[in-house]
Amino acid sequence: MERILVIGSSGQIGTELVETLRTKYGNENVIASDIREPQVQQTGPFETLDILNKEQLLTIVNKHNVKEVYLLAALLSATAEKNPEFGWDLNMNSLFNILNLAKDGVIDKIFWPSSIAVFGPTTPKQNTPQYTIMEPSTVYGISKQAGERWCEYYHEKYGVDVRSIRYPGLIGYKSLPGGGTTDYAVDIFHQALKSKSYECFLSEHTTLPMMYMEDAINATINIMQAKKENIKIRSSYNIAGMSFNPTEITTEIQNVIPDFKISYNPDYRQNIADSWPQSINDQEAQEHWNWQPQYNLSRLVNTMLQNLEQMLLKEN
Ligand code: NAD
Ligand code: AKB
Repeated sequence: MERILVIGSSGQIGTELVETLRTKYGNENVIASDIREPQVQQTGPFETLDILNKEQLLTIVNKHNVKEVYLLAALLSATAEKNPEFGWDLNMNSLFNILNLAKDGVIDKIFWPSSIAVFGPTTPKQNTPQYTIMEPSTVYGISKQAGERWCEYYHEKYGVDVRSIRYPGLIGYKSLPGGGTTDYAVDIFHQALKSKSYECFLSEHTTLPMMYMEDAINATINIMQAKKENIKIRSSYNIAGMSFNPTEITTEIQNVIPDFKISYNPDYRQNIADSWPQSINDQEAQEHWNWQPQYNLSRLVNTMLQNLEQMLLKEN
């Protein structure tokens, strides 16, 4: 039986992706792996793996007959700014280790996420097209842009079947974010329910592209299931869900929790956010593999609050 390996499975996306992949393909056929322990109880195999350790990686791949890899291990934008050299090392060498396994014929298919961070201050901010100026100003963005180039290169030169999406900021209730600039849009829900107040590290009018996690997981599985010939872009696809700023999400939360209050104390993450687009044009993803999001801001806010409230009730 050919199996799937998710690397970085204990993180924000991995936690939800593994759950969905296991429902789809069977618990035993999806191997979760991470350098740290899983955040939730596992229903299938888990391996401790440092993606920078090539021998350990090959042993796990051979042990489980892995043919498909979802590579999620990375340092995100805010964390990578604090440790640029390691951010570059992890984000690039993790990708090379996986691309080379496919080049050598050990695995057949790769998913590797890029980000809206590939864009920079000189990129058009509204309705940012698939093909445009890309001059990222963060280590994270530079690593994602370089990663996109390498994915396309490995596809063109060696026929590697690598597929990628430029995720916007992702918001879900099942896992916590891991050091990004868009993390406020998850934290705000936790604080709204716990203390009815939130101090935001971005300023009130900072509009960013965002997406509900279920949409992101569906996009990920859809692009991986699409016919090879439909994947016409081998760098990475723009995908869009919604765009909002802290004031707009606060207004939606106040529809449910009227006495919720927000205050603003922007920090170094403001500069990062200011360098990114405000909205994304995802025409190519819609046309090539039928991408369509299901969640707008009000559906996202209601879903987040309902589910987090239930989780808090269970905890108490
Ligand atoms: P995360 O930080 O929540 O999770 C990353 C996981 O990788 C962590 O569990 C961490 O322990 C693991 N990891 C770190 N170093 C490792 C190593 N050496 N070996 C094995 N595992 C290691 O990140 P996430 O939000 O789940 O993001 C996953 C991917 O998606 C990243 O490539 C990120 O750039 C991309 N992405 C995420 C978002 C988002 O909003 N979450 C948006 C755009 C792109
Ligand atoms: C981050 O803020 O670093 C991520 C991303 C948009 O890539 N959420």
